[in-house]
Amino acid sequence: MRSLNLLGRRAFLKNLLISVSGVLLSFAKAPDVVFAGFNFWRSSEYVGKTRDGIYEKFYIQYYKSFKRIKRDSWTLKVKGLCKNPQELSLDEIMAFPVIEQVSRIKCVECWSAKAAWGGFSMHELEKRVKPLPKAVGVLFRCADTYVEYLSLEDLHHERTLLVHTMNQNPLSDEHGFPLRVIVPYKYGYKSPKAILEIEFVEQPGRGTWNRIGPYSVDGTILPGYDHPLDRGKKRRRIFGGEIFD
Ligand SMILES: Nc1nc2c(c(=O)[nH]1)N[C@H]1C(S)=C(S)[C@@H](COP(=O)(O)O)O[C@H]1N2
Ligand SMILES: [Mo]
Repeated sequence: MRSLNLLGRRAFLKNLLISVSGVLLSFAKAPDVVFAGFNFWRSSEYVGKTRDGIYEKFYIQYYKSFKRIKRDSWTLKVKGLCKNPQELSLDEIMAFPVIEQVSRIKCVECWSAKAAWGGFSMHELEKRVKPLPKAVGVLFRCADTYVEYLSLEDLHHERTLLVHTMNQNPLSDEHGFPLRVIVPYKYGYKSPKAILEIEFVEQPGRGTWNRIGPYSVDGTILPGYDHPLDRGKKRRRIFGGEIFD
């Protein structure tokens, strides 16, 4: 009798636990959780929200989790102030002449990391869509609803690239598959990842990170300090603009 009761109580507690966790999980469709040393996301269909070092040598910044982008259904939507708005497939943008560049991403939160990037120039895209003279810049909209603005002047800078390749491989989901921007003389927040849409606009705009934190709209790297992950985070002085080594 006693042991039966005990069993009954155990079963009851177990069921209670299962249903409570079920309710909690259903609230948290894409829970923003990364346990130290364990990436909850790696095997899931979501890319996780992270702000720090699950990858020691190159931190990942996503301000929100989002559903992984599928290669075949992804298109780059280019719209706004242009004569020939269109949607481009990944194969189409991969066919643009490739420019390679080694450059460093410097996050405004101190760390930096270097990679060999492969991508194309904004001019290639403009040849296709033909921006109108009144367009001054573009808004990038990303899979995690991140938004960033870059002026055409910055997009035409010789170090600015639209990037699909990192260290000779397609971008990982974490680093912005299938397309991101690299602007090495600005803080990392001016380099939107996992881009879905590009809109030509006639007014300068603001980005997500500039709304979240006390960071400039312009995002140019200021004189100060850097903690390069590839050099054991050893502090060094920087003098503003791109960090070339
Ligand atoms: N879509 C998207 N792009 C983003 C971000 C983001 O949260 N979402 N974070 C930015 C910030 S703050 C930095 S420092 C860089 C970091 O690039 P990484 O994650 O490839 O290291 O991505 C930028 N691009
Ligand atoms: Mo950042």
